[in-house]
Amino acid sequence: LKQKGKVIWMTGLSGSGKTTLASALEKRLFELNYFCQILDGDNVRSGINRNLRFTEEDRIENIRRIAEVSKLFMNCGIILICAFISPTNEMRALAREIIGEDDFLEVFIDTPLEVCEQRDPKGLYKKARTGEIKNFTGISAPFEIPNQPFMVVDNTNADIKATVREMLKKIIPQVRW
Ligand code: GGZ
Repeated sequence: LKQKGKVIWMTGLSGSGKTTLASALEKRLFELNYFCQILDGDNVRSGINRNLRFTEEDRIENIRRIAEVSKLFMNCGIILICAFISPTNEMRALAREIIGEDDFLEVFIDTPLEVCEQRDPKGLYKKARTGEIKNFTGISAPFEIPNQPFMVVDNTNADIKATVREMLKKIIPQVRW
């Protein structure tokens, strides 16, 4: 491997575009023979973290395990693309501490709540509004704006191609994307 491992840590609301961006990022990286791995709710909460729910305590444990697993992958030289809400400064600071300041690239997917709720691809916001889902981020659980993210992306327009390019230019500047 010619690359060095690092962690692209996407934080943002449900429906902000994290998963979509993660897949597009992975595709682009693979095209140029970068070796990467996505971690998201789909492959983590269904497996290693399937005993965790959405209380503050469980979310902290969710993020802690993800960060520890990311570090192991990263030490093999793999580029991690992590897509988790990771709603609080405390959770993101924990991940940063485990992974290490230099390799932790925090990307805030800053799509406004109204846009995410409008999209509501899985109908979760609707359920959160009626109270069927409790502790839902943005509705009945907090989302704290990151203090000093490596990068901020607004995915309101969902221009995935442009956003991915912008991200890769910043993350791997030595390549012409
Ligand atoms: C937030 C929830 C909740 C609650 C289920 N709050 O958009 P999705 O559906 O596909 O992704 C969301 C995912 C969030 O899991 P994370 O592991 O990223 O969260 S955290 O970092 O806060 O631990 C959402 C779904 O799970 N989901 N219930 N109450 N999102």
